[in-house]
Amino acid sequence: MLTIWNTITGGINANVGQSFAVNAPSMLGLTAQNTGGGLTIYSGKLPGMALSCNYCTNEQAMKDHIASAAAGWNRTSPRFAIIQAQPWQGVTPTSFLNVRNSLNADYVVVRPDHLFMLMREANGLPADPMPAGSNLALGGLASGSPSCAANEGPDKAVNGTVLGGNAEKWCSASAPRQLQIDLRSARTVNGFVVRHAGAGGENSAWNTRDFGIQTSTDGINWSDAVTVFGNTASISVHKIAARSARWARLSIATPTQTSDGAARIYEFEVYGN
Ligand SMILES: [Ca+2]
Repeated sequence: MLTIWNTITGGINANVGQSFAVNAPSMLGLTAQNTGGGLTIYSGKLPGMALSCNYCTNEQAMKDHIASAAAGWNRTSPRFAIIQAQPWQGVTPTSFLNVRNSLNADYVVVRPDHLFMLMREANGLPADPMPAGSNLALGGLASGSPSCAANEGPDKAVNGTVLGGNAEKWCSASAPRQLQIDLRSARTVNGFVVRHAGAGGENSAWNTRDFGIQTSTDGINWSDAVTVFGNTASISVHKIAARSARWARLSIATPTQTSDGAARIYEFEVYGN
């Protein structure tokens, strides 16, 4: 979660909200310091909702703003409120506890991450945008079509980093541009995250455009898990129904948004347990 204040009136600039939605796909939600502002869902992915109180000065102010945010509730769908208060005017964790204890059974006080997960569910978004489990590819064995350079081999797509410069990627300009990960044993796989050129600081016009992901239990027979046409994002997230797999393969049909023929994958993450 993030609270941002990037306009003079305290709201979120729409372009900034959309930029977080596209470039920070694991983010659950945004708040903004414009008291009472409504809910916005950026790019159909990321909820942003203003605080119900900015810098509440004491317990009574918190209670008043909560009452104001709850006014007219229809009791048929959830109503969300976010409270922020000032520690430098004597508000303490005990103040929050006292406020919570003053509320009746209509109210449930939750952590910020849970609040956004509930808000996401209430608006038809996945509670957690990321696939469950850990990145199984980290310990995997990577192989692929020929690399652009000796230091841009398949292992760079499973080394867990994107921040060390251009050599943190697997690059291949040879069709079929394929990257294969052996997870070393059969695992339950439920999603993938692909970090494209822009995720490593390169030109986002080199982000992979058309690609597919297949899985296999024997390394010979493959079944489609994901098919993407027209991606432009620097980080793409793909959740799938859980399946058993030992191998995962990224197959790239159109490597960039331009005529450049090199696939640039900073990380190919396979999620599950
Ligand atoms: Ca890498």
